[in-house]
Amino acid sequence: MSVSESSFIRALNLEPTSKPPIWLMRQAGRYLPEYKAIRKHYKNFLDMCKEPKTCAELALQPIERYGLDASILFSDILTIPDAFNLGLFFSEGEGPRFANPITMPSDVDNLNIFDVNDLDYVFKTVEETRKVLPESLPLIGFCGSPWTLAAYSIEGAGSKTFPRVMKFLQLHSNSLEKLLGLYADACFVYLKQQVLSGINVIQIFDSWADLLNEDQFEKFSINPTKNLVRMLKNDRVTKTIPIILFEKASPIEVTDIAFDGIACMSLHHTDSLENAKLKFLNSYAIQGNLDPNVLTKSDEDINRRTREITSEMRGYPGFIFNLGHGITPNIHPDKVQIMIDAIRNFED
Ligand code: 1CP
Repeated sequence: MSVSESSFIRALNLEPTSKPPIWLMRQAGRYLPEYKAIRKHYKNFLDMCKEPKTCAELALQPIERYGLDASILFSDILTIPDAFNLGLFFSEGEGPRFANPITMPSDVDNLNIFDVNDLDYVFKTVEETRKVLPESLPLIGFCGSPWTLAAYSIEGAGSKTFPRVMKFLQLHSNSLEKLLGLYADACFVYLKQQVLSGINVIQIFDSWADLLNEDQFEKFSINPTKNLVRMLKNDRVTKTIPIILFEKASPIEVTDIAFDGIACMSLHHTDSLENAKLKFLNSYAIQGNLDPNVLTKSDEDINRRTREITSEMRGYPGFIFNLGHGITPNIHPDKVQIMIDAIRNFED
């Protein structure tokens, strides 16, 4: 079998599959003991991201454990702001931080010119991952949406409310738009090089869509993402690669966001599967959307919710089972197996 015959690619092309293909956002990571065993050898997470062979091994871990239907490149969305010299680092037990965040418009004007070769370690990771994956298993490449990258770059770290970004948006909206343009251009070149290195599908993560109101969302999140998708669809190398868009709890209903060039909408667990199913039939694949928190509950609860989703989407050409957001470190790996068994053994 070739990658194009895999159930994941078939679903992205809106072809029927006998069972829904399954993969999980953040499927390689801290909930897996085999991940932690490797992670403990690195003080700074970014140093580990710069070891292509190690990253290939990490991407393979959830495939070997669960036999998932797609693999995702092991890296991070914040490699792009790091390549703009914002100085990404991860201190122990904390999330990402930037040594040189963007604090004023002149910081945007003075950003260095993006050189995609600075991210060569990512492209080497794609090549190494392809070597160790089963030949027909699709490999997903990714980037953050320009807005989500800008949010971290201005805040200087993760946050619940991102107050610095929201203030920057109020005071310096032109400068923010300039930054979003730079990030969209960089994401395009970055994704193109991921494709040339061997990825089969692109996912764009807009993990901070929920910070914005409807007007802001249109202007600062969706428009730059649309520009990025337009560039990808106008390029000879990238135009045939299916694109999945994840909008986390966006202020606009996901059914009103999907646009030309997107193959699949990845639904957050607050999005309505029922609405998406009605609106997207025969035009977009749907990925989602079990609340990751369900995986901390009893086996019966996991079975029930998983079966509800599988049953609701039964017969929808282009359904991919996933979580509504990334899997969290507090989830026991056995609970993931319960969920997978419920999908694969589903019969109604
Ligand atoms: O200390 C550690 O072990 C680091 C934990 C970790 C991991 C495993 C981070 C730091 N990044 C990653 C890998 C990662 N990040 C992958 C590849 C692994 C896989 O998916 O199998 C991917 C696709 C991402 C994407 C990512 N990074 C997103 C988008 C997805 C989402 O969850 O919304 C975001 C927002 C980030 C930023 C980031 N990097 C790391 C952390 C802990 C975070 C989130 C910070 C925050 O809460 O704001």
